[in-house]
Amino acid sequence: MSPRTIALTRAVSRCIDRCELTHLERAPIDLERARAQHATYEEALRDLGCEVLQLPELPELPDAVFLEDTAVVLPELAVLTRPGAPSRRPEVESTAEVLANWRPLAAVQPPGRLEGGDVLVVGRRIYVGLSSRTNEDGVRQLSEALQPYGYSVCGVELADCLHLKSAACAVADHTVLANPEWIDLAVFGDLERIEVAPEEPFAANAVRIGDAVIHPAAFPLTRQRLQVQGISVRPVEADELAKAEGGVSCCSLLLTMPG
Ligand code: CIR
Repeated sequence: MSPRTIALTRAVSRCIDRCELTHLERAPIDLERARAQHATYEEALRDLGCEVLQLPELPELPDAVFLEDTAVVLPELAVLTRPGAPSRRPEVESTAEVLANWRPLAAVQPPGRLEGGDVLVVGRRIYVGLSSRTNEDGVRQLSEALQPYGYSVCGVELADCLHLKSAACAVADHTVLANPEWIDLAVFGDLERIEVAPEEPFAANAVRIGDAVIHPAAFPLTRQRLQVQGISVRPVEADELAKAEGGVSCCSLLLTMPG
């Protein structure tokens, strides 16, 4: 039986149109459509067996819906991040209050910078993107916090994308879905790789729940590549939050629960 999993989400902020943008031009975001797509995403999490706990909107914090960036949650503990984007740092406190119910907490301290979207966990191996949001000191602090639990943490270089998980995500125990234009696939050593379709550079971001993945409906060519490898795909419309440079993984924090 799959472990009990709580998916934390956060309501889309009314000021999402003031979000941080790094690689995209600003385009108008339809708040109602973003909220409707977010609700569909939560429905997909429920259908795949998660208990969804939606945290309240933070109306002054445009990017708060992307709560993946505020913490790294493992079975043994949660590490609160220190986002590289200063506008995002106030989001962390409210994630901390909730996570304190379920996990011991550690926290990245200055001058460390780390965003959860840069942290890819594959079993006991943890890859951390050295993006514009995460620095070497953030990687070092994460490594020190996790070393007692037997995780190995390594920093990886990225090209042209916001976070590591824009470039690569785990889609099965030993398999990553990745865009080879944005990351050198050699870093993944003996892991199986599925490459995104070249026409769909943003298609490497996915949320794995058990044997299935939530994946944006806009990427049918990559979906087919996943399905051919036996991975069950739950497509969701996610293009409105994509205008804020958010993918599907950044809209939840998953907590596996014992028993
Ligand atoms: C930002 O630039 O911080 C947000 N507009 C998007 C964050 C997306 N997060 C993620 O991919 N983990």
